[in-house]
Amino acid sequence: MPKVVILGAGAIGQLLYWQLQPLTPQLLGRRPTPPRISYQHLNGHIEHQAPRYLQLTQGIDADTDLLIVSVKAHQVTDALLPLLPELPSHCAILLLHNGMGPHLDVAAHTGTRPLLLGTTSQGALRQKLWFVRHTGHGITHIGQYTGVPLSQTIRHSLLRTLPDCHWQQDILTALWQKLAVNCAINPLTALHQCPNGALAAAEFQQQIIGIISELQQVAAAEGQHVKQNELLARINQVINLTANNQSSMLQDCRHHRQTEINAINGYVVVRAAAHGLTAPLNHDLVQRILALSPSSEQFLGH
Ligand code: KPL
Repeated sequence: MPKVVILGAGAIGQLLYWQLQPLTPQLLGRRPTPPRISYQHLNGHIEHQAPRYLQLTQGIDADTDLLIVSVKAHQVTDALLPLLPELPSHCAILLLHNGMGPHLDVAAHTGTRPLLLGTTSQGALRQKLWFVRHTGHGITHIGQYTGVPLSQTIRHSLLRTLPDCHWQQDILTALWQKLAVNCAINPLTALHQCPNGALAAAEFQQQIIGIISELQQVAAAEGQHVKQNELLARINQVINLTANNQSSMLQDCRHHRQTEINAINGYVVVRAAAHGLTAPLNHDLVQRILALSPSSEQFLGH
């Protein structure tokens, strides 16, 4: 059985910890060890546990086979790079966050170890610091980005243990598709202070088409050919399936937390510039979200 450590005890980190129980994972975080953590299943049932928890200052176990990094995109490099010298050389790393970007920095430091990327549409909400509620079914896609091929044991353990989890040969395509969903839904719901379902109104459709047509050109320049009508259909499907949800960006803005705008629309703008293109609608959304965000947050593309 592979030894799995989850770095980051936010809503998704805690959800994965509970779902991966058959593998007896460990949580790794900054906070002191909590005496008890709790989890509410989709059916309402609540479980409690004294967690297997490691504080970052205690270092990481030398027999770790897989490190799942589930901190926010803007925290990935600062949280992960200092740990790399401590990780055994065979240990695989899985980045699982909204948005894109950190994989480019991280891959420059991970050498031959398997670097996996993933995306999940499972819903999780932290009721309290150490109480997470599973709020919705969702699909998880995982695939390999760089390094020597991942061991079959780790791959099968993940696919068997996580609900609706699939291996993706070309994980970047799945990430661009998810990025399109986030580029449309997150900033628009945050700016209009509305639940996801409000974006089904006709007035938003042209704006959404504009956002994804810029994204599609940038993705094509990166060798990813995603179809605009498929992206639009997927976005509208998520709008309907999550109609009552508040997007993560709306919640971040409401709580005056740093948003993930740099890793979402900001990533499109930065990659557009790398290919001599522009993405003015996405750029405008970045600027408008930053105007609502804590003053320390800046556009990383300048
Ligand atoms: O991932 C999401 C988010 O809120 O960050 C979506 C898919 C938009 C669901 O709310």
